[in-house]
Amino acid sequence: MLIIGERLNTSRKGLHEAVETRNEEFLQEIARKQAENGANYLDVNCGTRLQHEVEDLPWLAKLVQDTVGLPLSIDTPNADAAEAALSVHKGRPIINSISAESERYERMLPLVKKHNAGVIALCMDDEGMPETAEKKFKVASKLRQRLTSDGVPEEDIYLDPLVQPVGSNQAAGMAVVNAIREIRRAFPNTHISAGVSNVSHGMPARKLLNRTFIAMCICAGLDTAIVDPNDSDIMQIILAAESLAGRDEFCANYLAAFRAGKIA
Ligand code: THG
Repeated sequence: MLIIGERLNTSRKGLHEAVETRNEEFLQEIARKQAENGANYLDVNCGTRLQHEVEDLPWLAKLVQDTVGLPLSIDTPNADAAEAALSVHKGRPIINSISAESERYERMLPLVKKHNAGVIALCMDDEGMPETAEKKFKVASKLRQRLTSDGVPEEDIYLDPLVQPVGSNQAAGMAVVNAIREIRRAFPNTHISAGVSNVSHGMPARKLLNRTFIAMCICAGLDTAIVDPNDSDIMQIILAAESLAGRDEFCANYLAAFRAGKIA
């Protein structure tokens, strides 16, 4: 599983202020911990910094990459902010995200090509955010088709079925699980990514829901996740679920983690 660390997001407590006041040490510590705990990419999102995102996102991207060597998931719908962050990025980023909304697609595609980047493709279009598995699958297929015909290699595409809070729609969890299953069946070689923690917004004991949900998603074919890598339980559940789903040959990763003392 490709792990994208979610913690550098100004919607989280204290982060908006830390970016505003350029509190480097605080943010560097968040980057270091996630890297230490096994993140492969770090998501950077300054979405709450409305008027400042174009300056803040490249500042944060550079700070993080100067601190840990990891590549970033540049998380913004704002193409100007994405472009500014990409211009300071080292290595191969993931652009988070493109969608089937006409304007967003047209603005983000040239950035994906220019930077030879991976790209998360959100299952939404000019009609809005589909709620059912069938509609999510339709938008995913359309996005994959468009991206590949525009020259983006399949292995650089991360289809995201868009996780919504189960607290406001009882059907939201299974809509994503079923969408993942259909996408995986139709496109065995395309990545599927999800912002797992969205599922628990507004609920108590969020980590319990996030942990359970990721196992369900892995069972259906998820191979990339935006999660909190500092939650050692979720990291262990990912290893267990991948072994149980037959996606860890000889359970090698599970056994290696156990030997390394990472499974308690
Ligand atoms: N898809 C894509 N990108 C995304 C999302 C997605 N980026 C943003 C978001 N969704 C994923 N990132 C987060 C980050 C933090 C939280 C949820 C999703 C979050 N954090 C809580 C907090 O900070 O208060 C609690 C975390 C905790 O319990 O420890 O809710 O879907 N492509």
